[in-house]
Amino acid sequence: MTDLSVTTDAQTQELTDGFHLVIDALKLNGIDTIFGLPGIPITDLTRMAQAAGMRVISFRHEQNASNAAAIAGFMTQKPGICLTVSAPGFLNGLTALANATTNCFPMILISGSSEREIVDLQQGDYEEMDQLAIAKPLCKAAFRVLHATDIGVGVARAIRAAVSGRPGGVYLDLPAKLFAQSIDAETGRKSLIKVVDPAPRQIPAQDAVQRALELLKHAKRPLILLGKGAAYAQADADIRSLVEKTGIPYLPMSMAKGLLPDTHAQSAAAARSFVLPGADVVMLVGARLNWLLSHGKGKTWGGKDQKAWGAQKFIQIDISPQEMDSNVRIDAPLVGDIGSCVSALLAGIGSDWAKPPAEWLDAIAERKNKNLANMAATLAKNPTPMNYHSALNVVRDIIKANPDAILVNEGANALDFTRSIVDMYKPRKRLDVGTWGVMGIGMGFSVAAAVVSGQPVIAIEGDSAFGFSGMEVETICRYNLPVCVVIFNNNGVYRGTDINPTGGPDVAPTVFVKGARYDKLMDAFGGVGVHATTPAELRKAMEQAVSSRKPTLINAVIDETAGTESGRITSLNPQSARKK
Ligand code: OXT
Ligand code: ADP
Ligand code: MG
Repeated sequence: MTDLSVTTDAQTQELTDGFHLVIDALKLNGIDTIFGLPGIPITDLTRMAQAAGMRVISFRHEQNASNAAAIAGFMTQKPGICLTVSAPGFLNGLTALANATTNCFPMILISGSSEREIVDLQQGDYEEMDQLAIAKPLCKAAFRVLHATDIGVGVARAIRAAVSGRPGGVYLDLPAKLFAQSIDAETGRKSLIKVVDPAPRQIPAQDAVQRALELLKHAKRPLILLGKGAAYAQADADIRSLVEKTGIPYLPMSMAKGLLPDTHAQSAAAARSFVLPGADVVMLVGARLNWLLSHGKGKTWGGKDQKAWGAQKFIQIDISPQEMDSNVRIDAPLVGDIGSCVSALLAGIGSDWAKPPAEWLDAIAERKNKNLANMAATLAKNPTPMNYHSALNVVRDIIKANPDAILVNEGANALDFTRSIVDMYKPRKRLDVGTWGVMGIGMGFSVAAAVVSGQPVIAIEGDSAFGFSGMEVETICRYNLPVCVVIFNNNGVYRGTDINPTGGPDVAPTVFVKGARYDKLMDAFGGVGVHATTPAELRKAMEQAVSSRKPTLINAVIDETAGTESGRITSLNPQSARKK
């Protein structure tokens, strides 16, 4: 590392530079971890950050580092940091930055960039690209710092943009020349900003609270919908209180599972298709009426056809005012941060709130119990080969016995079956494909979850899904992380059974090498690889992985005929009208 004490004739002047100011600015704001991948011009930055006591987690591909930063942001409410090289490294990190923004996860993608004057004249610099312009439409905010004295402001602006209001992804462009710029150390120190109150509370207006309470009070068939915004808000105790004091049934969106234990008597998860069209007043807490909720209309909500609105009235709690009326009318918008909104509602509810009519609660219970009984019967079966249900029956038990473990989940059938079969018991323990249904989050999320929480991580991965980030099992081994990857290996995307209709030598587009041994990939890096063909083998391997905390990969062989096209979202596939 460069010695920055420069002796001049007149005096000894202490200097600092761009490298050190970036690290000092991050540390000053409580950021202690960087996810990234070294190379020109940021290699020394990663070394110096580690020397300065930061945790620097190096990945094999920037997309996984960027996904790690995104989910670290979701878990901690502090922006996760991803550090990449210029053009290709930046682009590799960009998908996850855009995904973070879409999911409202706070993160900062910091990329080194090439010489501004050469880039702007398009003279063909090493890894030339106008990264700022490209990042802008894909994230919440984008900044570039040209002078070392502006690094403090740049980092402060990036932090504030990422976590205030609706959280999201921020891009910070740091040209190569900036890192080596030297300035007087005292001037540098004074230029740094410790951000005060980076995510200010947003208190809802009293009349908006009253409007929401009025609607809720007169509801005959109320429903609360908890989304990942509610999980992010870390207002767990108040949210539980609101649900329990009102006695209103609730439905958790995928990443809100566990906010209240999935086994809670008021959970209506097992009666989803009954409560959505049946409810007369729905209170959305940190959940958007996007495709995952059929845009708040259509048959899912009791509408006559796919475009028609149902008869529900909506209350929506969200920090973003623009979210209101995005798809259907919001009768009682409650704009503010979830913590403040829920505590204002609790204050208005008092102690004598009447529970919802028994007729509604009984009807839900009946439907729910029927579905739970059907599920229990299916889970009790032990078919050969193993299918999603018999494998997930094991995962369900392991999570029940280890409620602090974090479950990462991606795939199509591997995702959808896991979501409905595996109960979660604590908040922010289920991390998955989110708003875009994106494949490739698996290993990045797993690494970050283990690094941030220190808890065991169980990643349930479709074999296709795993392929997007599979090389990071080396990263998991290198940092000796307590991650147990379980690959539901059904030989392909959705199923392993498609055939090439031409009879030619290529296999069908959805089919992989049959009988692949993903466990051997783990062996290569010194982790534990297990091949499991029965629930008993799977159980033993998972139990050992969780208790030993050793990096483990279990190749769980799943019946290749068991899945359906796209899992639960088959209907989103366009159909060709042409007959063969
Ligand atoms: O009420 P009803 O009767 O309807 O029943 C519901 C619940 O009440 C009930 N339920 C329960 N019953 C009993 N007990 C309990 N505890 C319980 N809980 C619930 O169960 C049903 C279902 O409940 P659910 O799931 O809540 O309800 P529903 O109606 O399904 O909800 C609707 C949705 C939309 C909210 C839900 O389905 C959902 O969240 N879906 C998310 C879907 C998603 O995001 N999928 C991922 C994308 S698919 C596709 O895009 C894939 N690709 C393409 C690709 C992607 N994505 N990305 C990139 C970068 N490139 C390409 C690829 C390549 S998936 C994929 C790979 C697939 O292959 P893999 O090998 O990885 O995986 P396999 O499929 O396993 O082979
Ligand atoms: P899900 O996919 O679980 O339905 P979404 O990602 O669609 O959840 O919705 C999350 C919503 O939560 C976003 O509209 C976002 O603005 C909101 N949100 C995030 N954090 C907060 C917060 N602290 N307070 C209020 N709303 C929040
Ligand atoms: Mg598969």
